[in-house]
Amino acid sequence: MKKVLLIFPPFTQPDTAKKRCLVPMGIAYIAGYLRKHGVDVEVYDSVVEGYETERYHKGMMTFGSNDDTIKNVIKKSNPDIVGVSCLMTQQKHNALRVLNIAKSVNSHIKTVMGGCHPSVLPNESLSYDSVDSVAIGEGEASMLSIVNGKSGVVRSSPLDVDTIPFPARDLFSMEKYFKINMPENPFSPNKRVTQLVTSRGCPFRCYFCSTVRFHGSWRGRKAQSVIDESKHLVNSYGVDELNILDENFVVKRSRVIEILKGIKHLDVSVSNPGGVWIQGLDNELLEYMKDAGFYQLVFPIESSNPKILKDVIHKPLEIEIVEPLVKHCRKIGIDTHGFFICGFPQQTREDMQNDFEYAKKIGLDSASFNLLSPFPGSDLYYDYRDKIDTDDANYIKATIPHPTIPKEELEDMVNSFNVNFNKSLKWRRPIKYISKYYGTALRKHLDIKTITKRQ
Ligand code: B12
Repeated sequence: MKKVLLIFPPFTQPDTAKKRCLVPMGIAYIAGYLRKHGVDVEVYDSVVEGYETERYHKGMMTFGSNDDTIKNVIKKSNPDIVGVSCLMTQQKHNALRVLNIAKSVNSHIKTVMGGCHPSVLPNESLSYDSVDSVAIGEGEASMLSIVNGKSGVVRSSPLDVDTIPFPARDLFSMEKYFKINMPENPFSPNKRVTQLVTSRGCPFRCYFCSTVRFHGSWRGRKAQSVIDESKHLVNSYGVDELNILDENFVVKRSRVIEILKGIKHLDVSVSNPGGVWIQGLDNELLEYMKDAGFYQLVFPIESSNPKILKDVIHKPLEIEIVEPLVKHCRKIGIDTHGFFICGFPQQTREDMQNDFEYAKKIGLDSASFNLLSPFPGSDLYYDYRDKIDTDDANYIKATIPHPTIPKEELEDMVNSFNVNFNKSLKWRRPIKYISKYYGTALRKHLDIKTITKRQ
């Protein structure tokens, strides 16, 4: 029988950003699926295992196990196949490094890369000597066919989401994630936070989003299956917060309400830090969310200008519904965080300034202002890939040229939006500010400089 080792590589990010440590759900799902089909599978998350190991290079920080440790893990496991996750473009060099190490341990090891980046650029990923196969899209079935002998670019039809086993969390050092306690929302007040995926994909096609070509249509798991998994997380791991990773949790209202009613009695907190589809919300749904344990809601507003939202971003959102929803959250005790994207060539300086003022006006507790980034897979990327270098695009750099605002000015402006908006909580809600920054620093034994780093 073939043996598979799945590795989540070390992680690189701007050294001004906060580190995170999440269970890598992609390889956790694949491991569960392979195991169900009788495959001998092991996993290694370099981020959790080497969380404190940091190296710095040109304004970027990489954290996670070093090369020697990864080499020893591969040697000890002695696998036939090594699969590595490459969730995003910025992680490509880390994924390749792990596969190079695998080949250096034993050149007969078959290597596989999967995740968002190789899915949208399969031929580029396959062009590296250390990569034997690339799995496009969701990787469960493709990985099984690679185990059964396929190679090269492998694609499978999306599976029925209710037939995929729960992620194999038992193969990961769950206690280490709880101990590090840096989930996607680093300000989470809870101690045992874990990730949960209740649906895959999104029915919309926002201009900047890189997963529009990834999952096909939106597919939600049955509410009962989500409730059963949530119960299992509470009973087996003592989880006190469910961190929903869905790209669009609220697509089907009846399913969401059934899930919320079903997890309410578990008495856990709930968050969806990637953001929910705002147009899918209403006051009643917010109340169900509050009742089920939501303590914060992320509003991906992107722009407060309806023309930019409609004609440039193609986001189905009527801006006038946002403010009353944010106010209702405040009334019922859910904190609000907003996402904005700055730097569309069609946006004026005034438009971006207006977004900053708008965030204050509607009373968001916190916000992230990100620079427009051409991530592979997005329509934006295809419009620009022949014109600019998209390789090192990241959300704090102005990669897309703006017709009237110089790059540095744009970067400085957006940086000041982040700093000033989040600092302004001090005057807007002083108690909230103290508990958010100083409370988190105390609870997590972090210095205040670390906790005030960028989101
Ligand atoms: C969790 C997450 C993070 C975590 C990552 C840490 C971790 N350990 O997971 C954190 C919070 C750090 C993060 C940060 C960012 N993220 Co993020 N993140 C996600 C998120 C919400 C969930 C990923 C996930 O677990 N999905 C669920 C699992 C089941 O799906 P999956 O990981 O895709 O895995 C499947 C397939 O990809 C494939 N697969 C995956 N690995 C492997 C391995 C093998 C061998 C095979 C065969 C297949 C395979 O099979 C899996 C099962 O079907 C996704 C959006 C999403 N919902 O997918 C964005 C996403 C991955 N992030 C994205 C982005 C842009 C970012 C940020 C740049 C933006 C930001 N401002 O936050 C930063 C990047 C920081 C940096 N320096 O690189 C983009 C990636 C775009 C791109 N092409 O590069 C995504 C797709 C969101 C989006 N729609 O645009 N993120």
